[in-house]
Amino acid sequence: MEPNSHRYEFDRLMELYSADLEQLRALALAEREARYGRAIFFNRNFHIEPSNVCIHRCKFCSYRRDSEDQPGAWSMNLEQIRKYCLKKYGKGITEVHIVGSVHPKRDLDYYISIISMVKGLLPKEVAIKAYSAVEIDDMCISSGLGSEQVLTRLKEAGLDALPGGGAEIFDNSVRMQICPDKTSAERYLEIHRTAHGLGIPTNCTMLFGHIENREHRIAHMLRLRELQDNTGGFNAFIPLKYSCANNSLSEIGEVSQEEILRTIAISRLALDNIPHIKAYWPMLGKKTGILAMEYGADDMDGTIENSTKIYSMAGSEEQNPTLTVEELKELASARGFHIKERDSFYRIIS
Ligand code: V47
Repeated sequence: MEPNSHRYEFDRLMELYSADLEQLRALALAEREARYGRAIFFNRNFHIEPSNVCIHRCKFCSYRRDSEDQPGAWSMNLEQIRKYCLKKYGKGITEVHIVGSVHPKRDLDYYISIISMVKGLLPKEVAIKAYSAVEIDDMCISSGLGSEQVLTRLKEAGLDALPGGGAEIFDNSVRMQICPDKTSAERYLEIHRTAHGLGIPTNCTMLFGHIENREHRIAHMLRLRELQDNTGGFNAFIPLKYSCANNSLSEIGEVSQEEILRTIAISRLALDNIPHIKAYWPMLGKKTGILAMEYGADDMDGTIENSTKIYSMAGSEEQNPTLTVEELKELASARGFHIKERDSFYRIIS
């Protein structure tokens, strides 16, 4: 990876955030092209969301339910997960992304058994990217073990990587308003640091476009950059735009496409040490996802196979998210890009 030609600090990033859009686009695109030219990375993947019953009450979440008997709640047992996995698995899939909720009654052994079962069921080369730092934190609390022990046990069962969920916004005053009872920013970063120390690569995220401001976003990115300077374990940063349907912040509405593109561009400039900026298309929509490639992003995530509900329940335009390789190729070539299939570790699949 070619590093940015120089490191941007807070004040300069704030200036650039409101710079002329064309100037900002050109800067971020130059950084992206220096690394990857006109390539767009993607993988073939599907998600398993074992449950949406959750003890946390994050105000932005449209997906969670209080208990099993509420309308729209689900919880899968191991056998149901096995059947679901066989239904979604198809030739060429290289990653299973498992993330759900902090269920009040599930324990570490249950989460380990999911990993072992999926690992045994699918070809060995299929990577398992599973459990956000918030879920890992809950496993630590319920088992009484530290994060190093929990992650080691999950790794032994077949865990290959952690997804980036749960970061939201690190600023404590914002966090206290949108997700007061959730894993703290410090704990999120500590769990990722521990994972990196164990050789488990991770992604990181930021939920933007709700009550936070641009200062909070840049401060958030700079904390991730600081950790990455120490560990080098993040593969990708995923700026997640808040989607407003069916949750208790709905009256806020959603940020404009321009603000999304500016945020993606700033993340490419700020995070000089994180290799990939992911434009997660189930949340952005396919067209904005491709457009984001002109603003510094280089990765679209995957084919998904209609297997995630987090964003459709929050009102995303992608109600049954599936992206075929042919469709991605067409969208990319219409803008002068070409696609490159990768695995979970960004090794190219020819
Ligand atoms: O942490 C929840 C977000 C995240 C809403 O690592 C919402 O490859 C917008 O982290 N509007 C979970 N966002 C998803 C996630 C993720 C997704 C794709 C790829 C990867 C990866 C990670 O979803 C949560 C939260 O920030 N979220 N509700 C909402 N209404």
